[in-house]
Amino acid sequence: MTARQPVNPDLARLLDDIGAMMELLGEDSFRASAHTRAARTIRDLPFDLSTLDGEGDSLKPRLLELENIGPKIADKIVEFIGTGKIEEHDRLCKDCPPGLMELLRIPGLGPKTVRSLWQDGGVVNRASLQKIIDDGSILKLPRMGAKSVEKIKASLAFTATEQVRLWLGAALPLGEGIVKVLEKARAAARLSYAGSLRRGKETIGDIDILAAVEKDSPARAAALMEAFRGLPGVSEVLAAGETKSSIRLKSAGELARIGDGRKGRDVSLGAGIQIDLRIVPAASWGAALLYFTGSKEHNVELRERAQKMGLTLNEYGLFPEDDEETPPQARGIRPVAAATEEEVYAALGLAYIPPELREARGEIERFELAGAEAVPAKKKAAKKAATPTGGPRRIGVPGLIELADIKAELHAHTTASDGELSILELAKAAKARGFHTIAVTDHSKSSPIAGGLTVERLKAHIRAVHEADAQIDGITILAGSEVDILADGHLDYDDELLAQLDIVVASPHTATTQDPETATKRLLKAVRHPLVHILGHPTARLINRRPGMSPDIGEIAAAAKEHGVALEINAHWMRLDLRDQHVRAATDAGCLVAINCDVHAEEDFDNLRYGVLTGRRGWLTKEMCVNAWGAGDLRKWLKRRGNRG
Ligand code: DGT
Ligand code: CA
Ligand code: CA
Ligand code: ZN
Repeated sequence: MTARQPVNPDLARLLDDIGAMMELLGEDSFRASAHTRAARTIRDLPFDLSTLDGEGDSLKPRLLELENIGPKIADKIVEFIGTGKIEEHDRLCKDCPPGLMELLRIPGLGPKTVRSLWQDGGVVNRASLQKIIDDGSILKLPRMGAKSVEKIKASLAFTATEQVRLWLGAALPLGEGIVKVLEKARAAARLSYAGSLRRGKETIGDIDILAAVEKDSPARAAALMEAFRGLPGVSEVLAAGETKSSIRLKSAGELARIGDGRKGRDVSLGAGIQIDLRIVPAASWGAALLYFTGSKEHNVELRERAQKMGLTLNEYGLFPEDDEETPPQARGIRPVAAATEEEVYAALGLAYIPPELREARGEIERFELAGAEAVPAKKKAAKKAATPTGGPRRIGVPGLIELADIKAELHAHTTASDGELSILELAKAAKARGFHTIAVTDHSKSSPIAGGLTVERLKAHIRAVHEADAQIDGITILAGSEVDILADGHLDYDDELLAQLDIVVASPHTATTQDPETATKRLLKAVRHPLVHILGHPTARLINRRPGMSPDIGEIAAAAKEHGVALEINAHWMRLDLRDQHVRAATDAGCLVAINCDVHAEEDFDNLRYGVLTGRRGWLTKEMCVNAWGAGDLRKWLKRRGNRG
């Protein structure tokens, strides 16, 4: 079969566009949202659709097995894989001014609003939107108040400069720094970052900060807002209200340093990012934190669940459902639950769902408490569900991996290749972090730029590692290699040499633009190699830099399970490869996972938390993470084959 290019990203974008254009044209909104859902499914798939067997009609049954893919959409996917186009997309494009699609990508502008701007205001692109804002005629359009126009204006200005999403490793120290500085104002009863940052997503669009202030203390709210607008590095105040402000940073270095205490960082990381602060009453803290943590899709599923229980959920609380127009909080209705997230989940018959799991990927079903389904759709429903008689039937993901579980680093470089630390310095740094094992895995001979070791140098290096190991107590130093997986799947050293190592991490570094099928074959070959323990950064992607390969992770995970190989989550925030959905595919397949910092310098150990967050987003448990095992279990696993171990 001929190799095909990866299709998921382009296909998902096309389906999204179809959904959006249908909405713009006022076509059936159910059909429109079916396309949007299908796009989401495809974007989240752990494998590329181009790797499925079959063409045309023989491909269709496989597509229909996927969630959110019905017969009509399956036809369009078959069409796209076959021809690279979707005819319906072309048809819709003829009827939709292209500038409208660009408007849709502006945050805060949904299809309904854009349709009205177009139909009632003659807007066809950014320029014509800007014009009716400037001459004020936008205010005459239906549903356009001064407030919503302000929002659109701010969004337009924001998107005028092309923004890429910020790396998690740049955003998390910022979020922490902001919370620390605002805590000093002593005005908030509760403070947290929320949004995608709290969910530990690999990239962050904007940073959402939430604060609770006790009722009737407007002075405190004002003080908090002032502290927020005065944060170090602020370049612009985009909005300044009593309960919500938005700022933009010109430099993020100082805040990030306050956040994680690391000096000498690149100050351009995070410059330009928008930060929102919302202040909510302390009594509705839990409901607000839940709402503003998202994801939007998780919130939608929660609200649907509430509705089925005769309840209504918003950012002020969980309330009994009634037929009134005015929202319950405005009528002084007491919420069933609101103060903490735990209470709200419990009242919905759910155990507490960790933020990293809130992506509408089956977590709600998984965290259901016993008796929740039996609850009658009455006002008292939530109370009953909150104290289930049978105790929890499922408790989510027991043993979900945590930072403190990690006791070994199994991928690290020394001065022998491109690292900054000597073997002993590396071992001391690992020991200081409470690890029982550190693996020295310098680059192999095909990576001369990275100082890859020739066969002779590796042999000497193995001896040096064993000598260092004899010199230091309280930690085991393993002699290993990060051996290149060559483009055809062969490894960069022969088996005789690999067998002398305690641990073998096999990683792809070159030919990362291979088509999915070739990449899958290449990686499978490495996984099936009897001397390999860990498949390092399997796709070789670099976030915001290069997409890397799109192998069939499901197939690789199945082979990894069969051969007892661990797939690596590379904790560096620019890699996070495996990514969250790939980790989920691995955990679903039941294969082992490693979380490694790929240490080149001491501070790289600090990246561990990004790897752990990614592991949690993939439902990884400590039992399946080799870095969380005791020294004995780890040794046993390493020795299981021909390796020295
Ligand atoms: P980002 O900023 O693109 O990385 O992603 P998020 O998830 O932080 O999204 P953002 O900043 O637009 O909104 C923060 C949270 O607020 C989001 O996760 C859920 C909630 N939220 C925002 N807009 C809506 C909405 O229209 N409906 C619902 N249900 N929730 C929303
Ligand atoms: Ca956000
Ligand atoms: Ca936001
Ligand atoms: Zn590498």
